[in-house]
Amino acid sequence: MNQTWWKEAVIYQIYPRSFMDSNGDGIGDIKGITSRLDYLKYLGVDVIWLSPIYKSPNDDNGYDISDYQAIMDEFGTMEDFDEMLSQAHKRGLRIIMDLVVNHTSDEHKWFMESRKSKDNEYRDYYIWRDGKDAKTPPNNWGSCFGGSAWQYDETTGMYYLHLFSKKQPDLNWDNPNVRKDVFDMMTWWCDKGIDGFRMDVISMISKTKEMPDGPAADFYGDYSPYCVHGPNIHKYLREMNEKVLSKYDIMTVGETPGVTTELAKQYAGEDGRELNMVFHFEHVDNHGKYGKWDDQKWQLTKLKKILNHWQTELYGKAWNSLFWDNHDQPRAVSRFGDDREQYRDISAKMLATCLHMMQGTPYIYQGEELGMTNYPFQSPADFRDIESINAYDEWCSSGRVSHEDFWPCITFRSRDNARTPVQWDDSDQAGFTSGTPWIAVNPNYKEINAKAETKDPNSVFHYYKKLIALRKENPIMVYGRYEPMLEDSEELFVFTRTLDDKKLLAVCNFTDQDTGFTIPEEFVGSSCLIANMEDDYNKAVMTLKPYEAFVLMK
Ligand code: TEU
Ligand code: CA
Repeated sequence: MNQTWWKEAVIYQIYPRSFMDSNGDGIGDIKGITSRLDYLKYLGVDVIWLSPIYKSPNDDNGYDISDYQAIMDEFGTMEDFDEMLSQAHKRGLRIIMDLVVNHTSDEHKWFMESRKSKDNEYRDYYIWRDGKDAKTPPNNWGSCFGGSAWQYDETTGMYYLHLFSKKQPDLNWDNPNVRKDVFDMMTWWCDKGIDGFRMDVISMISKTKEMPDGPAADFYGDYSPYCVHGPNIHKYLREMNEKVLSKYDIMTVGETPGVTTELAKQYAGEDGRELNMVFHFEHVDNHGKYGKWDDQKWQLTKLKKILNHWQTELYGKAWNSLFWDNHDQPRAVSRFGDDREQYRDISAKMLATCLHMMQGTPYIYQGEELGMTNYPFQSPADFRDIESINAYDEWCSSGRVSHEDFWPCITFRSRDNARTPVQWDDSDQAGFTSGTPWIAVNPNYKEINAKAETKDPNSVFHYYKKLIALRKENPIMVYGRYEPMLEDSEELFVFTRTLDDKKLLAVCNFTDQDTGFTIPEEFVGSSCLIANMEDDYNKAVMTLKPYEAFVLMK
């Protein structure tokens, strides 16, 4: 298996709006990021993935771009960006940008032109169709943010496609001019010295021409099967690779909703003809009675089946991205761990152990290294995210579901859980801003904050720092072959990694119960690489404490 820097790296995702505010307007910004680079260097991460910082009306917090080569007003200037990039590189930190090219903002000049007339030169930059009749959209596709995926436009009496908000019209990638303009823009950013791209819903850029009705999209986060992994997806990604990506020492990760291990071998194959790695969503897309709006936790055997499958299927063929959360997901410790006072710290460390001992590039979402938790939403007025606001309207305000039934589901899964400000210290607004934050700070910031944790050697922060350091010292964590164990256990997540004559055993108790475990003979008495509590590994038969995690290596 070829060895590369992006396989050995640990990546830290920054959601700039909520990371650090430098000018007191309550909104995170680029100068704020620059002021925290030393913190990230100290944590030990190698690459920073920046969620979008381009000019945007912020209908979807920057995932609706109106100018790909200008910086969002609230975030600062291009000079601020250049300074941040240079300061990051001085610290040996790489910066990858969020490439959002499945769609633009409806305020992008391309769309402003496209909607003017049917014969405008930019008309075919987007996907326009006649309705079935004046009142009926071309098909039954749903938008991920609710309602139809088609918006009627009076000027030319046609509908345009938007798989997300109506202010996010989908680009027509079948148009070679679109591909050329996108590739030119990517080249411009690469020539500025960035180190790669995370590619937003890149599996959606090729749609089937026919666009027939799909299974009626009744739930949020659903999209028609006709708009993922379309007929030209690999052709376009290979063109992108050939014309841009292959010319630079950069890394790429595709956000590929709907991807399977088979497709991942094409998107992120070792042949390097498309992308370096992809995010799959099988472990975070569990749906319940209201689609994604569900407050049920995974049955561990189901979660293990998914993650074991991705580990074993991709080995030697493609590269995994490893994550528990991001800006679209609830906080990891609240969803997969246990954010009750007595278990938050220990279960956050257990989750970190489990993820960082798997094969793939680990992603740390801002605040995950502190064990930040979901937010205690009190009312729909607390939401800022278009997805949550629309969902509450569509499910509750419409009377379809009672507030009592729906509230636990939407508050558990709302993307706003991950978008509350990073908790830097115990001062007012957790040191995020000297003003009023655009979204409320989690009231638990007095106990959970970077200032306290960087000083406490037993904090979640220092546990992540140790895991990251171990990855640099132990190639087995990067290149070792993964083998699952105890797949039927509903309590323990256990697996080994093997590289040359070394072998490690990772054991994680995902429950709040004492759980018996027998250390395999070959590991009894081996050295302990890391553990989230004191224990004796010299005796074969053990009783693991709630959320106990340890790694032995021989
Ligand atoms: O997310 C795409 C996507 O699939 C998410 O909408 C996800 O399915 C959903 O949020 C789960 O609840 C990307 C970005 O990460 C997201 O922030 C954007 O809203 C979206 O694309 C549109 O750009
Ligand atoms: Ca600001």
